[in-house]
Amino acid sequence: MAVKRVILYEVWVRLRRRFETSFGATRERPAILVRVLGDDGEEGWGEVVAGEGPWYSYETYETAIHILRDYLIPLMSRRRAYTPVDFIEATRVVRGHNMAKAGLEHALWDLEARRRRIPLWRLLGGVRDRVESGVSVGIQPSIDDLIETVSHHLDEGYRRIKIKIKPGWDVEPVKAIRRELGDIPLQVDANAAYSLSDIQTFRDLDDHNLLMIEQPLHYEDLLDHAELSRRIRTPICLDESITSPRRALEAHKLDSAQVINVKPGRVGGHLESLRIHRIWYEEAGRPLWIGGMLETGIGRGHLVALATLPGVGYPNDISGSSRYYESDIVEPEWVVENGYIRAPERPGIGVEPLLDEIEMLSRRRIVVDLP
Ligand code: OSB
Ligand code: MG
Repeated sequence: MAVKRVILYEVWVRLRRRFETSFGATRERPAILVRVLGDDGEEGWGEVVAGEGPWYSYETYETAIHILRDYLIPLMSRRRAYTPVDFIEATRVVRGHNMAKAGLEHALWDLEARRRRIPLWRLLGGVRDRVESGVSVGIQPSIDDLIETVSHHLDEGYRRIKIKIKPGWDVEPVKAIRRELGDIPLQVDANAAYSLSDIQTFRDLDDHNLLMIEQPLHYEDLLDHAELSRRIRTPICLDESITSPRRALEAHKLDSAQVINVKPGRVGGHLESLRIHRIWYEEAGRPLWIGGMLETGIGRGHLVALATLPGVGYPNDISGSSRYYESDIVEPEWVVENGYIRAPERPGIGVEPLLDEIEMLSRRRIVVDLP
């Protein structure tokens, strides 16, 4: 199907609670929403997950707008039909900028699924109609705050807790959770804040039956992670380091990690996510799960769809709308029931973006008619 117009909305959304990681804290964040209009009146939606600054990766919401407006969208032509495969081919000349690519590619997938009147998760090859929901808990001001927050999320039914760690906030919070809350499903995420010289910290964490330690070392590293995983029992999970199918293959061959999370924004979209899924799960037989970037309900719809794939062997960083926002920008909102989010039977991502709300939250709106 042909696409005649792409609209980018720069919206700013306010999190219910401040979210702190080893690389910084966020309360209000930008989201670039990508809306593609087909020549048949159908439309599709995606979301760029790049942050306000280049902290998680080098991309920012501003670089994403630049790359989308000045390179990716102009590489598409209205005279051609765009399946997601065509899109990847057409934009291959742009190196990197995976989050910008994914925002547009996701919108094309949503459009394709809506045109076929099927849920996106079925189009992607999903095998389950509900996905396991975990929650990612930011660094807290105190151990008391941490215990209270984690208890609250357990009461809400979340199937596993992930806490963010950094030097000075690592072994103590884990010990406190084990002491106060027992053997709950627990993992930690360092967002690349350590090096191999911190081996003693990892040995201490190793005694607490964690499901995994996520991205402990440098954000591009594969070699030191392989070394670390030989020295401790707790599985290593890679996040930042896995930016492409090629990197996933290297991580498998080097034994850098036992698990990876797949964030479609980080790897350039659903097609690249499926390629990683083939390498990591189908060929290597290793488990994965779907990571999040505090997405609005639009981006979360794309995560839910991916999380229905086989091989998703751990709970995902996909929480209910109310964990992030006072009100989400989709209808219906995403809800967690008994620890699961239902994969919708409606076409596409299965939720409708609230256009009035989105227009109201937009600080910028860029309309590009395809050449
Ligand atoms: O490392 O997984 C991460 C949020 C922003 C940037 C990086 C990460 C995260 C999260 C949040 O952990 C997961 C979520 O969206 O619930
Ligand atoms: Mg992470």
